[in-house]
Amino acid sequence: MSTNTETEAFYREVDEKHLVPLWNITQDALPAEPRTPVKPHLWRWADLRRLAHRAGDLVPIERGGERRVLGLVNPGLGGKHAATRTLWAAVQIVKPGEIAPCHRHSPSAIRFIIEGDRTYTNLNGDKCVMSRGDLVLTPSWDWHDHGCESDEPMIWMDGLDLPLVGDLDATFFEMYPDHRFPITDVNESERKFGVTHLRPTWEKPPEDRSPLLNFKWEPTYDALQRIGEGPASPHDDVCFEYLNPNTGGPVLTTMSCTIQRVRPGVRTQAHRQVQSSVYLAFSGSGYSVIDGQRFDWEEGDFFVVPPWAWHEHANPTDGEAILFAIHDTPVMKALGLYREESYTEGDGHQEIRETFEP
Ligand code: GTQ
Ligand code: FE2
Repeated sequence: MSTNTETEAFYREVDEKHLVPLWNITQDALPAEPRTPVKPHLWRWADLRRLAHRAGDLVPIERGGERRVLGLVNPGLGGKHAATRTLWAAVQIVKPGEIAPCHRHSPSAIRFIIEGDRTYTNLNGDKCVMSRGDLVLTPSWDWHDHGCESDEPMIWMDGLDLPLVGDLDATFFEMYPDHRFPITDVNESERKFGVTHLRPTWEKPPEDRSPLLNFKWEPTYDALQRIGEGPASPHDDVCFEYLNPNTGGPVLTTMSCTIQRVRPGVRTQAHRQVQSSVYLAFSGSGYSVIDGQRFDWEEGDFFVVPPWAWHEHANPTDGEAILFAIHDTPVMKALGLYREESYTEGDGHQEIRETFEP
């Protein structure tokens, strides 16, 4: 028996016995730095909005699997139903008079309201009334139904950790026995915990999650404006993270949220982070350069920044440009995996090699 045949037999047996020789896969198992199949990508609001309304015309909420939601599918993930490996992002539409029935699940969610008013998410009986620009949390395992009491549909961005929790085989889901959870109060979390430097002394806030569930637009917008012309982040300009007022940490255990104003004429310097993000261009227009590719965005567009991708944001207009984003950063930080790096070549801006065409 030649050595060659012996070696071949060895590899065959290793494979048959469900084993793998690390020396053949070291490049894959241990790349020098994160290598991701996740692609930067942009979804146009004109398409998202039109198709959401089309779904509203064609698909009743019961047949839409209880939620009329169109999820972003990252073109780099081979058809996996996810915007990044960890994040699900989507548009959801609820029409006048509809109630998306009550359920709960171990994945956590956020809603960021794009269009509409007089629509609510009922969280364990607290009817959180939503308007444009509000950030509403649905922490893990909270009962929730959504209802539209307006004469116009509401459309919002959903952000969930579905792909992460799914890959961890940690997904639980349960329907509530009734269509909706009995409403016990209106805007309760907001009235008790909405002024975040004041805590009600007569009650113990929940320890396992943010006591505040609706982060209203008005104070958020005000904070963005207050900075005026003052210095801010070289990478993100005026950028705030939403906080759990109890812990000062991220709003959810798996996801953080930011709101950012790129002031007129600003082009930020590039950086990269061990995290993935989905952005919503909430208002105004501008562009982001992601790994050398220019993504022009307008109001309502969604785009993905993959892990460890160089990215910078610009507002070449003389108007307002506001970006909302969700990130999986809390996961990376909890596991001790978070890193970030600034782009130090030249003036800190990437060379634009191509422009994205959707
Ligand atoms: O609104 O409850 O986009 O359960 C995905 C799963 C929305 C929701 C999504 C959900 C919901
Ligand atoms: Fe849900």
